[in-house]
Amino acid sequence: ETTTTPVLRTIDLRGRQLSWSQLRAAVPRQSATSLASAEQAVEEIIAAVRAEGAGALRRYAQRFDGVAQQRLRVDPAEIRRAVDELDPAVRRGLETAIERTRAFARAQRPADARVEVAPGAVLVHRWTPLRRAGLYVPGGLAVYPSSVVMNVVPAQAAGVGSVVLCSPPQKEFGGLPHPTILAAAGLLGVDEVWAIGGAQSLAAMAHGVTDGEDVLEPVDTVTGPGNVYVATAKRLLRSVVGVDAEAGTTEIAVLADDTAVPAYVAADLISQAEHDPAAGAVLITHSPGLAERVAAELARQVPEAKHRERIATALSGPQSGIVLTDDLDASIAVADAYAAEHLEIHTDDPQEVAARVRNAGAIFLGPYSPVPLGDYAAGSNHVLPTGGTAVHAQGLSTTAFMKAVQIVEYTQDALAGIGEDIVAVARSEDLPAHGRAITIRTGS
Ligand code: HSO
Ligand code: ZN
Repeated sequence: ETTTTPVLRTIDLRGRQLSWSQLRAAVPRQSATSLASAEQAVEEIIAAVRAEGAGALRRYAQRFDGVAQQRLRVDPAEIRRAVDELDPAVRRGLETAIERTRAFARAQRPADARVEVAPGAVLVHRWTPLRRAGLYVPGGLAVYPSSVVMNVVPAQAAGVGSVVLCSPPQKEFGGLPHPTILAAAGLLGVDEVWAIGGAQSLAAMAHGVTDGEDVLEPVDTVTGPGNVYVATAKRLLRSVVGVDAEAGTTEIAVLADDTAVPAYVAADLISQAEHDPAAGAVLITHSPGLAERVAAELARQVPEAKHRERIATALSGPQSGIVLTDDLDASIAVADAYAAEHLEIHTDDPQEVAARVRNAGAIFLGPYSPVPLGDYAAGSNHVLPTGGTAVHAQGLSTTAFMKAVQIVEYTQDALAGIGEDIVAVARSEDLPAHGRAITIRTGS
């Protein structure tokens, strides 16, 4: 029998001077799930989609989704119908999310840079949107219309002209994707939706597919969360299309001192544990008193939660725990090493602490900025790097759907001014024809 009283383990780092790599090893972490086992299966799927196109996609829909499909592309009339039938309160919620996420995403558009490194020597760094983006939205147990918003909005803010969305066909909805997913797409003006799931949908978007009259044109980048097969497909298709960072099982870290409200901290840890029994929830504090009070709150709140078993499993797993430190500096070092997908800061001066944190997907400051605010409607993106990858990766943003071109224009004088230097280095590389392309113009 499963207990619903969570037991967060305590990792006591007090009095210990740990190096960076020791800290990275000491923080709670899920054991790395091997992608290798999925690789062969996904390779086969990608090859079959390339060779047989729509026929292979129908076969996989039968096998994995239990659905016999007529048309793979969703009739735009179905999208309009889903919008019409959407619960008005949910519609308002999604519209608020779209509005705020769009305002932030637009502000992320990078400015072009132009620099004249010498008289007549001009360089331009020019940003352009990608031509076409493909977005994968998982189906099954998790139905996340909020993720449709989080992926589509930055693509549109970047200026991507063409967006296609794929989501698995659902047996209970006549082989269409979940109606709330369709509705979210409709609210965003996305009218190209295909009922294709899993790795096969990524292969279809990367390579393109034709189904009778319907043509899924290949995309330049794919984004979106998914299971181990989707993650593997992204890895294997990386040479064909751009892919976003791997957003795996969700996690939350809370860095807190004595001033934190234990009931809030507990509620926030529980909120992310609700996603998955493998979700991670970590409290980092130098206050043993606060640690006790949060543990007591968890014991009180978890049994009242709808998904208490899943939550208790997540909180009791090796990926969760309370990390006790000597002082605030040590807590910040732990937070940096953990590199949380979401980091909440509940301290006396959260802004000052946040300024000293390097690694996190997103940081939530103070008592009134809980992670679920960011999950739905803060305006920030909820597709964020997990598993400690926030040391090098970042959350989904507008630039993920853009790229820069470097433009070079020198005058004859500017070229002559640097000709000798180029010729010398070209000679050192034994590439004299490179030097010749300069001297043929500058005469020397
Ligand atoms: N916390 C999840 C996002 C989400 N939460 C969607 C609710 N719906 C990963 O950031
Ligand atoms: Zn969430």
